[in-house]
Amino acid sequence: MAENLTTTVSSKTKEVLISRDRPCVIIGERINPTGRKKLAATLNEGNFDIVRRDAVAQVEAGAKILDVNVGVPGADEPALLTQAIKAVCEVTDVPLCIDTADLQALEAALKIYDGKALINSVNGEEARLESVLLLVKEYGAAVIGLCMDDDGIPPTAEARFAVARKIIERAGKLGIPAEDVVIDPLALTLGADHHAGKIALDAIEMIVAEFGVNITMGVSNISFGMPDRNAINAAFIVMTIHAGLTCPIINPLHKEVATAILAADLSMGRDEWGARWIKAYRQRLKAAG
Ligand code: THG
Repeated sequence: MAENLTTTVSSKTKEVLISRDRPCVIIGERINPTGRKKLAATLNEGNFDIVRRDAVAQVEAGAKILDVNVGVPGADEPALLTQAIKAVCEVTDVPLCIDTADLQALEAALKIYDGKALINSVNGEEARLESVLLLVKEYGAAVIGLCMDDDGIPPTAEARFAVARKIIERAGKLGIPAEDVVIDPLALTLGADHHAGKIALDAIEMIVAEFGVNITMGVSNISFGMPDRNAINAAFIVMTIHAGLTCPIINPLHKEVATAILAADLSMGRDEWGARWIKAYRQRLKAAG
C-alpha cells in the first residue's frame, strides 16, 4: 500500500490541502458553458456577471476550489480565460482549477494566476503529455491526469490504471512529484454501460493502493441520460469517496449530492465531533426559514 499523499493548491491568500485524512475538497464545476446557452452568449460579449455570481454561490454552497472553463467555439480563449479568472478572483479567494484544452490559454492563465493552480488537465496522449507537464513544472502547479490516451478511454480498470501510471511516471521524470498529480479515472455513463460505475470504482482503488495519489472525478457523468440523476450521483459519490476519491468535481448547489458528501466525510471519520455536518444542517434549516 502506498502512503496517502497530500496535494496543496493555493490562491493569493488561501491554501487548500487535499488528502484522504481530511474532508473531501469540492471542486465547483458550474463555471462552464457546456449546456448553458446564456453563459456562453454573455462570455462571448465579454460579460462576466454570471461567472462572478456562480463563483460566489458555489463557494457559499461549500466549494473549496472553483473549476474555470470558458471553452466556447470561435472565442479567443486565452483572452477569455484570463478575464474570467480575474473576475472570479475579484469576488472569491479560493484556489482555481484551470480547465482548458487550449495550450495557449493554459499558459496565459498560469501567467496571470497568483498562487498554485490545479491544471485540468493532461492525459496519456503523447502529443500533449510533455507540453502540459512542462507548463506544470514551469509554473509550479498541480495537475489532473485523465485516464485516457490516444485510443480514447480504456474500457477496463486495469487499462485506466496503466494510463495513470504512465502520467505519474512521466511527471516524475520531469521533476513533478506524485503529490502534485491528481488522477481522474473517469466515469462513463451507466446509461450506455451498466458496468461503468464498477469500472470507475475499481480503477480508483487500484490507483490509490499503488500510488497513494489524490483522486478527482466529474461524478455527474455517471447518470447522464438517466432519470432522477442527483439520487444516482449522491449514491455513486459516496462509493467513490469510500474507494479513495478526495476532490470531486460537482455542482455544490445540488443539495442531495453536497449533503451526501458531508455524510460520507462523517461516516469515514473525517468530521471531528460531526461539527461540519451539524453546521451544514443548521444552515439548511436557516435557508428553509
Ligand atoms: N473530469 C475533469 N474535468 C471535467 C470533467 C471531468 N471538467 C468538465 C466536466 N467534466 C465537469 N464539469 C461539468 C460542467 C457542467 C456540467 C457537467 C459537468 C453540466 N451542465 C449542465 C448540462 O449540460 O445540462 C448545465 C448546467 C446548468 O444549467 O446547471 O451538466 O469529468 N477532470
